Amino acid sequence: MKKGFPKDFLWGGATAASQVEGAYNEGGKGLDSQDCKPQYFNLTREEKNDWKYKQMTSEKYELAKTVEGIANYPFRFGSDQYHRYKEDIALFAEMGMKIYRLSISWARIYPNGDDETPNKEGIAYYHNLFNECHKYGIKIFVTMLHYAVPTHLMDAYGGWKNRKLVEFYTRYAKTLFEEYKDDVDYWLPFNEINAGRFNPYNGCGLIKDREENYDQAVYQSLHHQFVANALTVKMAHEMIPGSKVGCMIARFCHYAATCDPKDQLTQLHDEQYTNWFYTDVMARGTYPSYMDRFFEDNGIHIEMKEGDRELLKAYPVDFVAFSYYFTQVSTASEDWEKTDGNLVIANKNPYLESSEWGWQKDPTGLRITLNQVYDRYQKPVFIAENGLGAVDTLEEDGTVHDPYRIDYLRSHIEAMKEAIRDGVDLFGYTMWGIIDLVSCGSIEMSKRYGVIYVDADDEGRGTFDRYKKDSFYWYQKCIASNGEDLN
Ligand code: BGP
Repeated sequence: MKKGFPKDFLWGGATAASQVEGAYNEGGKGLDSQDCKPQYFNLTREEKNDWKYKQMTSEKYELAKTVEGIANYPFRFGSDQYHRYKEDIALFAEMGMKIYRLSISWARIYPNGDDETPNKEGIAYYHNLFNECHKYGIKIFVTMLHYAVPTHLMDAYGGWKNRKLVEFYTRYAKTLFEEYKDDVDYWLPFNEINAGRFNPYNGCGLIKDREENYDQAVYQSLHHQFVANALTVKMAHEMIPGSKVGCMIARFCHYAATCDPKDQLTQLHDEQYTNWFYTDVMARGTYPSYMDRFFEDNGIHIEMKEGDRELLKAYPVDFVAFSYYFTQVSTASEDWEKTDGNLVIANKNPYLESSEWGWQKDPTGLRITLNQVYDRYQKPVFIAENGLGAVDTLEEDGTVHDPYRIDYLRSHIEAMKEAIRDGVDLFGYTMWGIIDLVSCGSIEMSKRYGVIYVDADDEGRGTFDRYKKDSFYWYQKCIASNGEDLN
């Protein structure tokens, strides 16, 4: 029986280009979907959390494209990593980080998405960043698309529902493999691919009011992403022998509210439709049969090209990754109390405490999830994101005391250790938002995840200087002891 973390366990941190880089219009970068998400500063937190502010509309999107500058568009300034990556990576090295999960911005490499040749400055930027990581022996985990779709691909082609995007995406993937084959240790074609369903703007570049048949567009887009994923696995294995390519979902662990069979059936469906569908296609290589009925019941018809099914079957991924933040309840009842979750509204669990943003904290759910994922696919598992979004205070003396984050991380890392003892082949953990960055769902700096504090406010004011939080020293100790010293 395994007792603890394997000795080469990959302790790390994760970020996404659109949330951390800033410099949205520098170095030849094109505009992307994240650059167009507005923030409404005069609202309360509760109002900001209201779905109508988070949902992208054509009106908001068209307006964003005419606005120059960062005002009201926090993704455009991020944490300024574009200019400060050396400082950030030195801090990661000081912490002892073994691996950095970051995303490459598609619009930095291909500003319009469909360009014939890549943008040299964008290519050079990531070469420099990777070299800096290698200087300290930090491995690289690249997310090839973390939500930010070049706006031109949405405007000229209608986003991922158009099969042309498979061609543009694989051209981009080929460029990344040619350029960075010696630099990158793990590849992830799509961040949280199930976002295509729970947030189609993020996942597929779809705007609801532009679609005649939204659900159809969603599942067609997802099919194109599955095809692009399989082609990317094929290309990686051919171009870079021995390369490792994974898939990832935002894992929504569901508990049935009661032992009423109706609740149990709802839980089964919630798990199938929000989680398993995606990993079944990419890790097993087949559309699961339970989706046939779902598509039929919902009037969805997926256009497939001859050979698509064979392609999916031939090129499953090498490992399965997921993000894990909270769990929720499945119930047949309509009037169950609600709370917020990662870009979704969740049913509340009376046994769990919630974060300031209503996300229900559940380390045991992580152990359950790890067991379920490993049992089902028998492939190595990676936790690509996990962490706590909270309001932090920078003290006069430059310290930040965040015991709540340490508690969250400790309990989740303990659960990981239990899962390893259960037999799960877990090989890495990249804590989300290792350095403060703009929150994806709330589009603000004040929801902070980092163990490194960034002195910037929601409107991009501040020095952007970096400060080590108490959790920085805690994680440093955790890494140095390979997960043994969690005090
Ligand atoms: C995941 C995304 C990240 C991210 C994280 C936390 O879904 O992959 O981009 O930000 O959730 O969410 P939030 O920033 O909304 O708190």
